[in-house]
Amino acid sequence: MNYTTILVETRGRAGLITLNRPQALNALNQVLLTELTAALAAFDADDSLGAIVLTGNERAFAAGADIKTMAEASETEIRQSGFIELFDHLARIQKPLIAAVNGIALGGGCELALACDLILACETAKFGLPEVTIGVIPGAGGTQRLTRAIGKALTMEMILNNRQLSAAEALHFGLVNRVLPPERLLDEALTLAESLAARAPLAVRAAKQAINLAFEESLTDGLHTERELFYRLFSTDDQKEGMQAFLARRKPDWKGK
Ligand code: CO8
Repeated sequence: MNYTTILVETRGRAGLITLNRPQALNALNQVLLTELTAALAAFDADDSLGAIVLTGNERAFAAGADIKTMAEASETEIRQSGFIELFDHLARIQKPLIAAVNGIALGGGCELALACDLILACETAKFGLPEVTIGVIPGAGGTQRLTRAIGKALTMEMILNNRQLSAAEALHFGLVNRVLPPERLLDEALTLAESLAARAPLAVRAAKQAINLAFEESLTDGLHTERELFYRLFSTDDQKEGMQAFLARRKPDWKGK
């Protein structure tokens, strides 16, 4: 597929997607989100890859949904556009998704990072949900995922009053995993992806699924699902290989089966 708004490549066992509308600070429009979901699905289906890195350009990870294309939309038009529903595809990606956030992550851009599993931030990164300053609210998970990530008090301040977080603050409040200087951000994200790709793939997938369920299910249901996923891994070749390799003091050879 020929993409016009993203760059897609593989680096070792990592799939790398770069949002590429720098002139609009990577504002998310229908084309970009459609291309992004297609590229993510293709990487997810590629057994040679173990993790996916999503990044932006120097100034912006993404400055939010494209205001120019939304400004005149009616309620019916925005409902029927299927725009926000494209975000639902992200939740279906089974491989670990790493956001490497360089610069601005605002509105839908912040929500995009929040929909990833791990977030590495450049020292200059800035996280915010400024939607109320243009008459709307976050519509792609911001009110829900941010609250779960950093709690109610700070989320209220960020969404109701456009408080934006620096990278250091985002690390302090547990929104991101690491903060890095600009020249190390992508390398570190790719190294992390490579490290994840070296783990038992079915186990990584099951672990990601179980952790994400902690946001959806009651503790009782979540514990049940976790146990079920644990049991199921005992019917995989990789569980036998992993434990035999441990006992034989050798490196496991994962088959993803
Ligand atoms: N949409 C469209 N174009 C944008 C956006 C955007 N969100 N952000 C920046 N741009 C464009 C500007 O219009 C400008 O283009 P042009 O030169 O053609 O006018 C170019 O990018 C550069 O931007 P600025 O000149 O404004 O650069 P500054 O350095 O002066 O300012 C800011 C940078 C502070 C980031 C500023 O651009 C800004 O405030 N942008 C808007 C941020 C925002 O409000 N984001 C939230 C949008 S609403 C949203 O995300 C709702 C999500 C709901 C669901 C999402 C599903 C995907």
